[in-house]
Amino acid sequence: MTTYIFGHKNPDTDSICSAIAYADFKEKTGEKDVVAARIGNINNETKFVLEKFKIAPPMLLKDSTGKKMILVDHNQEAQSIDNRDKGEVVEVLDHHNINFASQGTIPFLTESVGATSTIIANMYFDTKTQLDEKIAGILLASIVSDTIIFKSPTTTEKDKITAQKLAKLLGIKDIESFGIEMFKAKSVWGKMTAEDILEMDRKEYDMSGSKVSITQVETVDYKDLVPRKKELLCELSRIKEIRGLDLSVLLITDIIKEGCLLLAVGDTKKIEKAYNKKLTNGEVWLNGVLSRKKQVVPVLEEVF
Ligand SMILES: [Mn+2]
Repeated sequence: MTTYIFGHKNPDTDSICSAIAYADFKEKTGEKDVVAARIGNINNETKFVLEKFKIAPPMLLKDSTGKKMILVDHNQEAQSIDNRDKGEVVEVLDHHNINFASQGTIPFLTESVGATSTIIANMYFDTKTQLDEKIAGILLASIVSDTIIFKSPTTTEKDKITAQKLAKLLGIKDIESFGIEMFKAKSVWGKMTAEDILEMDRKEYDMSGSKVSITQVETVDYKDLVPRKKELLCELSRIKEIRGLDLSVLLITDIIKEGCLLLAVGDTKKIEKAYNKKLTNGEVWLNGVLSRKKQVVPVLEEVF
């Protein structure tokens, strides 16, 4: 029976590439019938990464009924495949907050590192499993993406050391410019609708009974998106209505200026309280805020 490995909804590079790499690792270490999958569309950054390292995108898994599943890069139900309980989760490998219930005992590995790919790369290193250049490439790309070129406060020493090892293996001397090239590939807004932008990396959270949606997009210059602010606010309102949210947020992260422009619709008083700053026309600049997981989600949970 096939086991499907997949990351979260609205997958980012780490979600897609850790599924591919973990399937490869499982196969190389003797497990059979393990397939990398995804439960959403591939974003421009990931497309760029897969093309660069000549790897085909994983299959789209639409239904979990009767399936054996390994979750990577997420564990919460809200971020997972629809009707997850119709299948069987047999393993979890993640680096996010744990919010998971299981029927039986399963291997559940989480580590406080910047990317799931860091954990997987070290599995290859620790077990001396053959690591092909392609896989090393997508693992490096995922670490650089998730840690925002090591600028995010989620970055650990282990992420940096792992990335350096991978870069050495690939003959990449300058990880920073490799990263900027990748983020540039991601920030081609011209071809994207406001809906595309909002759905690129959107996550929903239950905060003490309130429903909050937070999208994060990384840019090399947040000003590129400022002319589209009105359109983005409209889309935030639309998502708020259709998803029945209390608060709908977009974080436009600027990886060069190292901060984010936050746009929000709904109970914005919570944001003002959390950061002790006023929103003007639905926006506020937050200096030094780069991580949704560390600098936005817990801060908002606190005020909710
Ligand atoms: Mn991740």
